[in-house]
Amino acid sequence: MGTFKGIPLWILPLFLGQLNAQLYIEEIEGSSSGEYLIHETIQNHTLSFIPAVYPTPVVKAINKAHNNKVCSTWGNFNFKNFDGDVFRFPGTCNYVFSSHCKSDYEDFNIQIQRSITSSILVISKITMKINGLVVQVIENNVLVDGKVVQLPYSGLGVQIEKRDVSLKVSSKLGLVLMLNDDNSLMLELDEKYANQTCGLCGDYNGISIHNEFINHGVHITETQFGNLQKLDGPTEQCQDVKPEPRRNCTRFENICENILMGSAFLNCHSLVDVEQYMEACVQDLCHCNSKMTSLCMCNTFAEYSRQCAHAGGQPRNWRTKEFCSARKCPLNMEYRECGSACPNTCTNPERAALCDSHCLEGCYCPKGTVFDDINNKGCIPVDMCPCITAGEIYSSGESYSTPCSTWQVHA
Ligand SMILES: [Ca+2]
Repeated sequence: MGTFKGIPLWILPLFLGQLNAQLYIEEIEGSSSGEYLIHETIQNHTLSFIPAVYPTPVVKAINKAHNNKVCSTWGNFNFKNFDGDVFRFPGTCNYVFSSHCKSDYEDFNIQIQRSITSSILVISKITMKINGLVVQVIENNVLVDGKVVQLPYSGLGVQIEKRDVSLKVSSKLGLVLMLNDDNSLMLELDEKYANQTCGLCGDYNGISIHNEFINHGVHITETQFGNLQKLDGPTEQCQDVKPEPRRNCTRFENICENILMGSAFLNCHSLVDVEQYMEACVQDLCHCNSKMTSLCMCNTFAEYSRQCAHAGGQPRNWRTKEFCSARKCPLNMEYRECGSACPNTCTNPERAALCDSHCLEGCYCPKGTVFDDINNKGCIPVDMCPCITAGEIYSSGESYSTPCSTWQVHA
């Protein structure tokens, strides 16, 4: 068998099967030649590999990099701690994700639990104790002090809101937690907590590996480190993860490289080291089962994209309809991998120009339009924006009268 863009052809059925098993099986029934079949599948359904591009240009971060304040977990049990170590820990007990542990008073304590339901891996429970308030996220419900709350929620210095693809919990203490709908979790923590944290996110001392995987000169494995962060309930005795040898998965390297080294992330390579994400991508494919399609590959690309944005880069769109399914957006909005965190609206048409936050993935208005946040009916050209006067909404071009004058609305 030959190769397709450097990928041995025998891998492609596995790969395409993960992407779209239905399409692949239909094609295989009417075909007699394996090689022809694979070629046709790619041609007909425009599966796009973004070609690898070398070398990496030097790109200056547009927004201030703060990826060293971010800890995250995604996909098939991958973690990236504050100090930049990327590791895999396949635990399904309750673990301390990050806690404020080297002070008399614990400002925060964030715990995470994953579970596998019908062969699908999900983040099933998050428990946050923030300055005495207990926030839990359990199966799409948000509970505060044990009671389900409606969003947006605000109380005791904590804000909880849902935006497009993520649930955001922020605290005045200097903590932002984002739970994305692809089962990834990201914690951004103020540097005042540096060297004061414990848990899977590490000690935040700015030194990779140290105090996480090398403690007082003693090396511990990723599995040992993960098991140490377990926090059982009063009546619970969850079993430790058993060590497993690292699998040799080099056959997946080309697939991961095609995207991670591709043009979508070209301006990211000098900001975020891609090697560790390559390894996470390869390991995810290696540990993949057929029901975990999106977890197995797409999530590491999504995570690299988020890390790039946090580092001040501007990742380009890499999802397509056929590949890691581009997200569907409401109204006439469109999905963008990297859009302004403060998009323009009718009531605030210059907001993006004043925004100093890094970009976010999500649904945005097409170029030349702004979101009509007065009627909430989607994106319109800014000169079509309605306006509000004395509590009444007037469309562009409409006239209204006051006792002494007549006005015409121009946005
Ligand atoms: Ca460290």
